[in-house]
Amino acid sequence: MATAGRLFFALLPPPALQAELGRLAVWCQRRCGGFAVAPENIHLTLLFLGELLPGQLDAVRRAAAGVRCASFGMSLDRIEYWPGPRLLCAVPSQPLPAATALATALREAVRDTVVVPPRPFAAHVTLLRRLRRLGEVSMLPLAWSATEFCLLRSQPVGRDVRYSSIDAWPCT
Ligand code: 3AM
Repeated sequence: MATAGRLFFALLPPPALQAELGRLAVWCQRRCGGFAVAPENIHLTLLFLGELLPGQLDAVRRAAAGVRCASFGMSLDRIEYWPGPRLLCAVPSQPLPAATALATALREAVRDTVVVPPRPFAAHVTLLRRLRRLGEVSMLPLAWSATEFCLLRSQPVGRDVRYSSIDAWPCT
């Protein structure tokens, strides 16, 4: 049966911030090796859904349309190493209750439609995957005002992956 693809909810930075984070990823790659996330793929995952069927996608869209959230700001100001998956991420040092609440609301909204992996929400923007060494890296704070959340599809492109937004809802 045809699937609707591998899907997840995320925040997408505005283009200028996405480009800035993309440059930061390349700078980190020079120091740590590994694979820099392409600027157009830079995102903050709210909730990973996995592979969905077309009927599930329709239900997920309806559920997302009923989720209310207010726009919120954040500052990405710290680079963190996640040893398990060997990721380097830009993270906020301050807690992000609004993003956590949004991730929780989305999980709750889709729970009758999708069996969502149990991984808890942790605000992070992946910059590097499979890094080879832990070089000296740091960042200046980058301000981000989140005004919408998106449903992204992850598609393999050769040995790489491309994320595309298939729907979005405003944080009003
Ligand atoms: O780049 P990040 O970490 O923000 O980690 C995966 C990636 O987010 C996450 O979904 C995003 C798109 O692939 N992801 C993949 N598999 C996952 C799983 N089984 C997952 N998150 C939770 N559980």
